[in-house]
Amino acid sequence: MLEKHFIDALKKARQIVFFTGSGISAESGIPTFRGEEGLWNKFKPEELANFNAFIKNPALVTEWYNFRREIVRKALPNPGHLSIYEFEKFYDVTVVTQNVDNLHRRAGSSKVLELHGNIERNFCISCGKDAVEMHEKDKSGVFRCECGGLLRPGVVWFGENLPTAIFDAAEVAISKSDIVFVAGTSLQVYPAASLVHFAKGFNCYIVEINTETTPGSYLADQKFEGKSGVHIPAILELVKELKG
Ligand code: BJW
Ligand code: ZN
Repeated sequence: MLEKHFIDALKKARQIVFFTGSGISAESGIPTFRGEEGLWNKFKPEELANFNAFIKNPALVTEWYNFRREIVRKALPNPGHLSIYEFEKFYDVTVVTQNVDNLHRRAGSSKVLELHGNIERNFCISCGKDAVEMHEKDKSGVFRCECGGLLRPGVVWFGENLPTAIFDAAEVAISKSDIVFVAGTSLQVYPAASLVHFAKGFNCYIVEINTETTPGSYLADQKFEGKSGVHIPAILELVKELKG
């Protein structure tokens, strides 16, 4: 049900944040991490998404990321991503995303803060140098830097700190925002999930869009149950009526 306070919040708001997770890219054909169709029903995160796993079996982890890179490259932004870009006609919008898939940028969003890195990036674990494209694997199936060091994906694994400047920028954007839309995230991974509590602390109006209930649903002032690719375009239409 549409709450009157939601309409009022849309009318009054100037700065907004979209805080997104893998569910927003599900309708682009990119599997989510958890849930029935989740990636990690087939691959265990503790075996693949941490540094020790990479050192133990770099070829396996490299193969897993290459497989996912291919999916991401073939995927297109869906109506959820595209509508978020269109919100920029009406508000100062910051996208804070846990996704590593580039789809917000490809949809046109101008301010995108990637909390968990970007799957297109790679860097050397020895000298730290960036390698955007990885061309050649060595005989053991791993990619190497000119210095001989192993190249790893530029994503944030379990046990690793999130990029401080980006996390800080996300907090600044949220602290200034009137509405925070929380879309397609299970809110199970910290510290990203803590941003919803942070938003509540700053009295932001919270809108959750998810196919399921999450541990953060109780914080939402307005909840939309269902697909982000359906609800976000519908909210945009409402904004057009209210502000157009
Ligand atoms: C739809 C939909 C549709 C579907 N429309 N909705 C307590 C406090 C603080 C930290 C911890 C803690 N306990 C443990 C920790 C540590 C750990 C953590 O959080 N673990 C939890 C699992 C318990 N966190 C960390 O390790 C982080 N670092 C850290 O804490 O540093 C400090 C430290 C340093 C040294 C030692 C120890 C700590 C780092 C976390 C990095 C997460 N990385 C990953 C992988 C990225 C690389 C890759 O892509 O491979 O990031 S994990 C994975 O989960 C990925 C995602 O960004 C992240 C969040 O998942 P997301 O996006 O929410 O997806 P799902 O699948 O979970 O949910 C999808 C949702 O969409 C569902 O709700 C669906 O219903 C919904 N949906 N279709 C709308 N069409
Ligand atoms: Zn190097």
